[in-house]
Amino acid sequence: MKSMENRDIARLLSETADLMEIAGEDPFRIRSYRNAASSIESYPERVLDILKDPNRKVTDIPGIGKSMAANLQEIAARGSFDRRDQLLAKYPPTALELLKIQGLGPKTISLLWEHYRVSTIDGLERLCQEQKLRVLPRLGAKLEEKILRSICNYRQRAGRFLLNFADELAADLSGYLAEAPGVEKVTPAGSLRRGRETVGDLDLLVTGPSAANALDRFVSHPKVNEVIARGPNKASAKVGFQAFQVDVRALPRESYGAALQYFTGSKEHNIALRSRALKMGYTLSEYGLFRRDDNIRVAGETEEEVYAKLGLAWIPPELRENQGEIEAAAEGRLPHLVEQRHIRGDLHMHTVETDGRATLEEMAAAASALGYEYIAITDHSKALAMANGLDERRAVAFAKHVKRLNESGLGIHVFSGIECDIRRDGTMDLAEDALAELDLVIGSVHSYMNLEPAEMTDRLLRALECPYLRILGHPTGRLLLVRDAYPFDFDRVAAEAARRGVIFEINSSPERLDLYDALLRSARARGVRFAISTDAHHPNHLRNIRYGVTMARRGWLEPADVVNTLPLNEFRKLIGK
Ligand code: DGT
Ligand code: CA
Ligand code: CA
Ligand code: ZN
Repeated sequence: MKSMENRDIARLLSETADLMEIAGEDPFRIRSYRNAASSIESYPERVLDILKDPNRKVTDIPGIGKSMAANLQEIAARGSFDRRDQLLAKYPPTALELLKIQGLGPKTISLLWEHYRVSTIDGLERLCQEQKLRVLPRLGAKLEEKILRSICNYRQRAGRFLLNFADELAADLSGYLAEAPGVEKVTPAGSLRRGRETVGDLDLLVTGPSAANALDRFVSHPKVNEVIARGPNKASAKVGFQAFQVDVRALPRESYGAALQYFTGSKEHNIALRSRALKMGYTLSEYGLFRRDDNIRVAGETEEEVYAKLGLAWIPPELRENQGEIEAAAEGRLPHLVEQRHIRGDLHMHTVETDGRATLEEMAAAASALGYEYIAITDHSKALAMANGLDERRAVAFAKHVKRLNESGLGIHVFSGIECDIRRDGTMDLAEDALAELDLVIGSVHSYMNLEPAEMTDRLLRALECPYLRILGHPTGRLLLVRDAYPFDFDRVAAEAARRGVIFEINSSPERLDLYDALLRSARARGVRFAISTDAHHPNHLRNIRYGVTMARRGWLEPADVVNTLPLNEFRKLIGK
């Protein structure tokens, strides 16, 4: 078991939690598996090394109790543990994939297994087509339709990866390829460079006097499992146990800019750009911009000169979706997009008071190290009982505690906040007199996400009526590759938020990235302002802010649209604290 990294151990534990859910076990026990998994995943040391060292105790890792430690010892010895083996004897591992089908909960999965011994997506699809769900208790024709739709969605997103996963791999590989002799530059292109929230495959471009050396180095990377194609200027391979496809292209310097432009895309942006080139008497390809009459190359070494020859300002990659950016570049009215360096504080994070992994002081120190002027600590409210959410009494005590901390001087200003649950009827989980004591109230939906759109709209409109609500947290509730946004009348809620001065969050957590491009533009057009926050549950998560900034850029936002670009004093004025 020497190859077991923390990530692999975490995966065993969270799969077990999924299986326990199908088996209908105690939610608190399931939670303890999930907590252990996330704690191990972000633990800075190799857990396997600690397990093998007789002088160390794994119970020193937060979230690891005695019984979890016993599981870990078993994992270290034989790669699995009793509880998991028992569950796998009962349900086949393919049942885990069914959990990814939206609208299909663990109870239904277990019911379908009991009645039909079905545990695969294809099998489930057949059951729905043959209308065999409606004969079971509590299941109906509506659910069959819903599941068929969800299976369709699932197949579309299968094979896509989260932005941070692609981004970290790209950074890894870029450094590795740049070490090949004769390689000068490695640049990620494609959807990653445009900052799309999910990435299908990774496109890396390489140039230098012997750029092709990077291809040899690439195919011998330890994580490369299967080489799909290998030519003189291109190599494609599947990387890691996730079989993520990476395309590497070696390019001569004189066409590097044209290739970067072409392989950054989007396809729609390229098509529009090519037709502009044709109208101007040029042809545009990945080899360069050529005059049509004599085929002379007029641009190709840099992207800037390609755009310039087409009468355009250089267009930031995040905007290249053919959503009006070419017209804006032609007319000199591209937005001055927000950048990470403009961010002066992070307004959504959790601590050990609820489901975070670090103390307030540790979060504050990490935020200081990023150069921030302020943060808001926003733990959960009591409706999230499993996260030990704050009730009114704890919330008020917390506000007082923060006031004292600020007086004694932490080196960074801390706002006392809360991420207060928005209940099913749109009222807040905590009483208004308690909310009034806090500096910053975020309202978030964490339950009843299957309401009809009209009911969800009313719920959110009602939430906006709370006079203490400042920010609407992760406004659509989507979980990338897992759960779609809940449907509601977004434009109506945005207009009302603008009228009441309620800020919309851009949640930077790579699993959410909520809000995003189209909705940001629409909300901005209605006068909404935004907060880019991380929803950090660990100091390391504070660095995810850059993904939120990427979303903001894809939404054409400028610093003035984002409230946490304000200096501390102006931000205080804005929230009246
Ligand atoms: P992905 O990988 O699905 O997340 O999305 P992309 O945008 O990275 O797409 P990919 O990897 O298939 O191709 C990379 C870029 O190459 C794409 O953004 C634009 C360019 N490209 C690919 N196929 C075509 C095409 O048929 N026509 C044009 N104009 N450009 C293309
Ligand atoms: Ca791609
Ligand atoms: Ca590609
Ligand atoms: Zn939340």
